Amino acid sequence: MNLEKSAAAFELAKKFMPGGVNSPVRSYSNVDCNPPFISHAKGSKIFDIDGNAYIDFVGSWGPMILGHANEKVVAALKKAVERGTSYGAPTELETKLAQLVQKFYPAMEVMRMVNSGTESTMSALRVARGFTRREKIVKFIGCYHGHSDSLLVNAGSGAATFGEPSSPGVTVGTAKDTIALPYNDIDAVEKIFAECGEQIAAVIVEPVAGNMGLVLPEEKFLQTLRNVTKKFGALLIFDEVMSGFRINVQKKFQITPDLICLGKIIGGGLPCAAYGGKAEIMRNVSPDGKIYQAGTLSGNPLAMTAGIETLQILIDTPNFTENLTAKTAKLLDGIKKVASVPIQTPQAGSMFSIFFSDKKVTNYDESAAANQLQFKKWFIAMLRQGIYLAPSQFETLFLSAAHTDEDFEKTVDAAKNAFKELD
Ligand code: KE4
Repeated sequence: MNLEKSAAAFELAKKFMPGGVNSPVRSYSNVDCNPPFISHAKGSKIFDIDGNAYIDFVGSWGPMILGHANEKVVAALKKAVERGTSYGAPTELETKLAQLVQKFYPAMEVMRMVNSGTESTMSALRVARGFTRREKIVKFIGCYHGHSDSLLVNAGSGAATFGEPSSPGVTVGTAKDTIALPYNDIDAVEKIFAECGEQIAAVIVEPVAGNMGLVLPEEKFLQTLRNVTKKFGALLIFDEVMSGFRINVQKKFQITPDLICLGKIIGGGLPCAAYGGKAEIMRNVSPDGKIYQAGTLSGNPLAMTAGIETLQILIDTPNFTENLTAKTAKLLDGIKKVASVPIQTPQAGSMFSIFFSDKKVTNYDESAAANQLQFKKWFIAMLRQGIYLAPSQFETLFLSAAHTDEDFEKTVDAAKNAFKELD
């Protein structure tokens, strides 16, 4: 596979941007090889500037559930762009998207559009702190909620309940209000609430965790979070930036959070995210209330247009989620059949990941204990055969409506060859 043009483009990009990228994971630093520079994408395929074609299971990290350059989305955007790209003023498009979101998430009685998942979770935390007048928050190790300071925090050392900054630039003062616990650890949750439940403003959780590879909630984990937050007057925030619109988490687990954060698919590939929940909580957000949050490009007409078209297709396509879930299971069955080493293949709707481990992965430590070397070799062997996967064991893969049986056959064949390279 020739990647010369990408290599040259990468060297030039490094002169202008940290690591030559605008988001770290794209640098392929986890897999010691250069990233392909992309020229375009269509359906389930993505194409680099060296002319290589790949079957894409990254899907821009989740947004491209319809596949790339969906005809209806593109046609709507072409019309919208002729009407201007940003007004900084209210439009009916925002209300239309909010109405469509509510069809999926009726618990979002009132919502606010923002431009990224980071903004969505950062704002939801501010609302929780403003509404409860409390300062501490609980997150889970291995969950990623964007890069706002309060959420770039690791577990405190030893018995310390307060967190430690996970990035330079995050102050100790900020980190001390974040408590980071192991995912799926019910005892740890109950213990911390018994210790300082009255000080906790919110628990934020990925109800289906996609940032340590795909890790599913164990029995009673989410229900415990709902019970303790209700008991101590804290809010429960579901970060569905990644899982949103792929799995109906509330229906699957029968749990309604107080606030929900959405991103990725809501904007159909354009910058858009949202947070929202109970009206009594959200009516405290400016200008209705005193909790401030704003954004120049929030509700941008192009992002609204792409989001509206995308969600409308999800609504109008019979059994969309069920069919995509079944297709995902079929692909994973194929990969499992050709695996020559122990692997775990967790799936949630059209989200999936592959751990090189002989044990089920239920938290970050178990994900980190998987065989990274085997992952790296397998990843490179798959890339060389035109299969575009996430360059990190700690990411999740996504299927789109554009993936075909032919894509699956090619992917399983490539996987069989890639497993041979591990022998
Ligand atoms: P953004 O700020 O990147 O739009 O969203 C942050 C975010 C929030 N919550 C969850 C559950 C997320 O998965 C994300 C972002 N996901 C990563 C993928 N692991 C985006 C890829 C990247 O950082 O480049």
